[in-house]
Order: sequence, then structure tokens, then C-alpha cells
Amino acid sequence: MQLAGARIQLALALWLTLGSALAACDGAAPALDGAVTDLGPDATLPMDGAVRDGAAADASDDQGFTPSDAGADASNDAGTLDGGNPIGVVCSVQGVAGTCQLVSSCALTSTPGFCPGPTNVRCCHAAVDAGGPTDQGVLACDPNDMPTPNAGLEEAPGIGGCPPGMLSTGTFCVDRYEAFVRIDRGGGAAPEDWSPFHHPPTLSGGQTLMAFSVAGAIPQGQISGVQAANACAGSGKRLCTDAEWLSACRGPSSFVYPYGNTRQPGVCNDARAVHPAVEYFGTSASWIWSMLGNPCIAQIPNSLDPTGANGGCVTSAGAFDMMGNLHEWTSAAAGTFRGGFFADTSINGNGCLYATTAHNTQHWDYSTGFRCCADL
Ligand SMILES: [Ca+2]
Ligand SMILES: [Ca+2]
Repeated sequence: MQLAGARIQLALALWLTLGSALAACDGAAPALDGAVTDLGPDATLPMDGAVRDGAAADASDDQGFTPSDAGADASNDAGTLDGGNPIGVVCSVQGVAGTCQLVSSCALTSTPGFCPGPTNVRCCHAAVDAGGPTDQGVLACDPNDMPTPNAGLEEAPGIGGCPPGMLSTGTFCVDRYEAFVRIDRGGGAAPEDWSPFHHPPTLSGGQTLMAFSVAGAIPQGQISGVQAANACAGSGKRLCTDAEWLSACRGPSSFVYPYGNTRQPGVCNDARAVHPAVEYFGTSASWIWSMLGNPCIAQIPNSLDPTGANGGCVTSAGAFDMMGNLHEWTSAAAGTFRGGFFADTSINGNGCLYATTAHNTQHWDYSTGFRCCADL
């Protein structure tokens, strides 16, 4: 039973964080194709129904999520289709249908970020009327851009004897906000900003990620558990243990949600009617589930929020966004992220109790973020 339960959770997480594991786990493609087929038709429905369908159908063939696939994670996010030719695939940009074509062979408008395959394969479509109210945020996002909205942000002094950006729970310190990263290149130079929408780079010796916790920042998504741990360490902190993370989110009253025991929809960035990848790509075709590294998914309207923007989504001690916005890695060795994200905070447990354990610590997608803890 335990195994079956684990598999169901696994499939749930698959649906939620979606096929990123698809992209993440190269060898898993055949098994995952089955999952994707199930997910596609459901994905435009409210989250609940879709997930349960996916779980039931996918539970038996998810071996792609075992730790042994970890090695494939970083290498397979270029967007190549698993065994398919991206040329001619139907795509959609702001409701205008097109097909995926080489840039060089498109006589119409060629828009990046909406097709599987290499970056020179783009959605070739008729011009989009840019006057529509929802056009901003999609057309404005070029996946090749690397905005650094956190430039210049500085951590506030720590509270209760904790390091900067942190507060005391009484027994340990925790970041007040979901973290973002900078890169310390060494040599005493100031750390470099990094785009929070992009997977942090693999660093060579002498260089390290650093974590920062600041109000009004765009938290770092697309980060693996290993990278999150490294970033915390680079700032003299560490990932929270599972127990610490739960304690910090639930507070002294052991609430289910940061703010109490009764769900208050929308107080946190906690739900979304349409899956963000389906909305962004304009289709629920199976190929989108291998494209969750796309930095524009978390830039569509009503998706990722700046840290602390949801003023009521705070623990009694003052930690924001532990429920929703981005999933948060803990130090669990087998890979766990907690709290749900901006599209769902109930499928794998409610609010603080939400835990995704289907992915190892090499995994990353647009929904995975983190915060740090430290000894008091
Ligand atoms: Ca929201
Ligand atoms: Ca969160």
C-alpha cells in the first residue's frame, strides 16, 4: 500500500510539476509518454479533476522518477522532443495558431518560446493583434532574455539574533522570504545578479551560488535541490530540514496554513484555474510537458508573485509565502519540496502540509524555489 500511495503521489507530482521530470529524466521518455497522453486532455480543466485522472492512469509506469535518473536532469532541457520532429508541430501565440518552423523558413511572424526543439525552431504564425488586454506578459517575454529584477536589493538585518534576511522561530532561524540567488565569481568581486526565471548555471571551482531573502524580490525558480543547498551554504546558511520547514510554516499553534486552520483562498498565491504551461503554450499537446524549463511560463499574468506581495500569507513569526508562490526545497536527502506553488496548494497536502517527494534533488522546473534556515 505504501508503494501504491507513493506512486500515486508521484504521479500527482508529475502532473503538477508536470512533465518537467519529463525533460529532467531522459531515459524515462517511453514511460512518460503515457503520462503525457493522459495529462493533455485534462490540463485545461480545473486542477483537481485533471490530477486525479493523471494519477490513476500514470501510476504504473513512472520509473523515470527514480534517483537513478538524476544524471540526466541537467542535460535535457534544451527542449528537444523525445523522438519527434518539431517541424510542423501546431503552436499558438496569443490565440493565433501557427506551426513550428525553422526561423529561416518562416515567412510570417516567428516567435520564440512556443515550440519544442532547438531554439531556431519557433512558432510561425500570422501577426498577433497586440492590442488585446492579455497580450502583455506573453509577447513581452522572450525566453532568451535574462531579466535581473533583483538587482540592487539588499537583505534587511536579521531578527532575534538571526543572520540578515532571517527571523527567529525561537529555536532556529528561517528566511523571511523565498530566496533568490546571485553568483559569487570569487576574487572579492561583488556577486553577480542572476535571472530568477532561468535555471542557475553549473559553476566551476571557486565560484558559488549565494542566497538572498528580501521583500519585493522575484524568487528564484528553476533551481534544483542541490543548487538550493549550495546557495544557502554560499550565504553561510543551509536548507531547512523537513521538520524545521514544517515548524516554521505551521508556527507555535501547528496551523495547517500559515495564517490559521481554515483555508482562505487567494490570501496566498495558492491556485490557478488553468495550468500555466497550458496557458503559456496555448495548447495541451504532449510536447509542452517537456518544456517546463521555459523561463516565460512563470512570467505570464497571474503566475509568480514578488516575495511578500501577498500580505496575509505570513506566519505569526513573519515568514511570507511558505504556502504557494514557489515550491521550496528542504534538505531531505531523497528530494522534497514543500508548500505547493502558485497553481496548486492542495493536491499533495493542504498549505503547510503540502509535500512533493516524487523528484530527486537534481530536479528543477519553473515551480521549484527555496528558502534557507540557519542555526540560531
Ligand atoms: Ca495567484
Ligand atoms: Ca512558497
